[in-house]
Amino acid sequence: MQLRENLTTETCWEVIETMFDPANLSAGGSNFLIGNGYYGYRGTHADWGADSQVGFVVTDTYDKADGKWKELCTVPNPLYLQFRDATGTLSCLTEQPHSYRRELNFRYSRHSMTASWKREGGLITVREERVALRGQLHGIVQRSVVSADHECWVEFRCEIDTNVWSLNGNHFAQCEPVGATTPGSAARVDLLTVEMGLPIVVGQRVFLDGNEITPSASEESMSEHRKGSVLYLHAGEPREIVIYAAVYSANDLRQPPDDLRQPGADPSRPGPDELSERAELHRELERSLSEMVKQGYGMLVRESNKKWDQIWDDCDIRVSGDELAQTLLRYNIYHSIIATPMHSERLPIGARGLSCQAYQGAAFWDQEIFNLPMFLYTRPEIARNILMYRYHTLDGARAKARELGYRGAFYAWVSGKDGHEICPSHFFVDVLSGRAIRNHFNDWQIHVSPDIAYAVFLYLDVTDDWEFMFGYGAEIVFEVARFLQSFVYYKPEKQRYELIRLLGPDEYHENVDNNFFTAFQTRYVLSRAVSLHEELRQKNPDLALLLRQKLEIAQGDLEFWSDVSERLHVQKPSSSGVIEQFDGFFRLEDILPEELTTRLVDPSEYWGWPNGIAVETQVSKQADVCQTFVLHRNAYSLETMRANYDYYEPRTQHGSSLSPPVYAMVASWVGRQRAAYDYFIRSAGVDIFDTGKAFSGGTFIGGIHTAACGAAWQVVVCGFAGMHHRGQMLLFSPYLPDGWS
Ligand code: IFM
Repeated sequence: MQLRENLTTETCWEVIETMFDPANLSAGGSNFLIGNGYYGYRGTHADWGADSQVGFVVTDTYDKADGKWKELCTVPNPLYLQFRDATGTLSCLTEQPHSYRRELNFRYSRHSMTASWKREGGLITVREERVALRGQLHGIVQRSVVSADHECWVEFRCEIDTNVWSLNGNHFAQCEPVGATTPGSAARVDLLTVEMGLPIVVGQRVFLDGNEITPSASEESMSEHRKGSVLYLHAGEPREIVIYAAVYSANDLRQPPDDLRQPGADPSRPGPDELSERAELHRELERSLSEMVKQGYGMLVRESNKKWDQIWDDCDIRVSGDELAQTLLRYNIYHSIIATPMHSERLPIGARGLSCQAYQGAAFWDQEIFNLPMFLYTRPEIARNILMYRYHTLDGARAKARELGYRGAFYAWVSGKDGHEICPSHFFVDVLSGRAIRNHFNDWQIHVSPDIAYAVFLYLDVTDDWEFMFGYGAEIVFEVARFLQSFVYYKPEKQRYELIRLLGPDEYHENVDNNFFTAFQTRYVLSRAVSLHEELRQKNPDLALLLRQKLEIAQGDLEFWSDVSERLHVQKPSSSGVIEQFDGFFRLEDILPEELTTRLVDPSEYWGWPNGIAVETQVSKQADVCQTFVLHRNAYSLETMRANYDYYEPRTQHGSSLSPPVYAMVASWVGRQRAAYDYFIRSAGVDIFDTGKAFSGGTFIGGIHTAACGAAWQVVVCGFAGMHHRGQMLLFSPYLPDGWS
């Protein structure tokens, strides 16, 4: 089935490209990504380099190289392999191939590419296949087969390519290639990151036709760690090169800090000894490569596939009657899964997953609101992991609150390993003047805190996991409540509480008051925090008391939360049912995005604060009022939801990929079936159809839109299938698109 020009599927488990298009290099690199939650390896050809955005992005390697952006590292590429003959390099980059086919199999995270080039004597064909192993988190394998229909020779060059594509500076203060020392040992590159001094090691072992190649065995040793050789090809007799590769960072070996709940625990452990850590890294690398080699390519892939089969048993959704939807849906579920560090409860899901360094490899509210629900209903232990990450990062959130003069937990807008705010104060650039823009995502976008508490309640409602609540969840909720308590303003003349100077989901409008979404979330969390306290008390009075003492929750706090939840200003529907997005929104210029676009001086201008074209208008970047309905499905009548959908939908620019799935869901509930389907395809196709922006206000924001990936599942299950829950009962009121069964 044709998905778009130059992209088809045969079984709805893969996407296939049949023409090499150099213009698709960047988006293709993301779209054809493979990974396993520990790393992401971009969909590039084995002979490409940093200029072609090769990226081997490794989780838990946050580092700041340029003094401004902390981000995950892309590490040297251990799968680099180039073939050349007398005519030149057998590379799509330098010569259009005679035939070409590339495929991402997203059932099994397998990237394959076959290309052939015409030579005087006939064709030379290279087929490469690369698999991100599910069973071996650190391991990745690649099998390349070169063949010809005539007698000829090719030379190959295989190395760990240390020239890496990095968005914000070089992360390696040390980058030292070390050749294989003994037969059967790995060639490797030792790295040390610039800011954190984190040791990382990347290694490979290479086999030609089943025999290991060591530097001494190669005919042409390009450097100690490189291997080059000449292959004689007989017609119809393929030659095979298999690379087993692995990557480790010292963070994989370090013990997590002591659980802060244990009295007397010392969170400041002595710093690890770098030399012994390095030695241990080398041992781990050798051990895992030996294991991989012992199992062999076929077995490794089979084992990995089995793991994927189990995942799909839980997460797959079968749609009959619509191959486009089926393919997009699985493709998005796949990307959502490989973005998620399922192996850990201490790592976030990046807004671009592990597809590149954009958005710093860090978590936003996307994680709880867009990615968590699929896991909650399919693999609740992963949803728990996600929330545990927020528990482990409470101290970062507490520090942020303190620094900004609040109490409790003000979660980071951009959250890396430890939860400290890593969102730079200047995120975008005014492309007209070249001046940096002071965005306030980091200090005014407070809704991330109640969103996380909301997710804790969602998790509780669905799982009834009180053990989690007593141990972790309640602490998150109470600390968020305390933050909200310190954020609200009491306006005596109005006898109500207000939320002043913030940013709602619609990021174009900064410095607004009483954003409806944020207020609704605040009220919800505070009122549930009060009842949670009571429920805990009833379930286990002793534990509840201990928790209360530990968090120093006074009776006055509970009364305050209760008072705020009753008297917080939350915009009400007007007579037409429309809810004002924030104070004064309706007084802004009423213009539609299409017309507004004509005011752009430069197409890459940032539309938002402080003086972008949308700021003084009612054009929103993304769903805001309608976002509230998705989280609180039963809070308003269908008529109110419809009135707001009809008002805000035309005024929304969808400058964020988080927007179309929200409108898809609301559209399906309010009877706008056609629009619901179109928004679904738009959302689930944002990457494959390459409709997302690679740059905004001068900042690279390309890569896989991980929130939209998680949301695809929600649109189908919660939108089209109309699933919602009341307590632990699941209810369905389907609004299926035409032709679906
Ligand atoms: O969290 C989002 C935000 O809502 C819109 N800008 C991009 C962020 C990361 O996806």
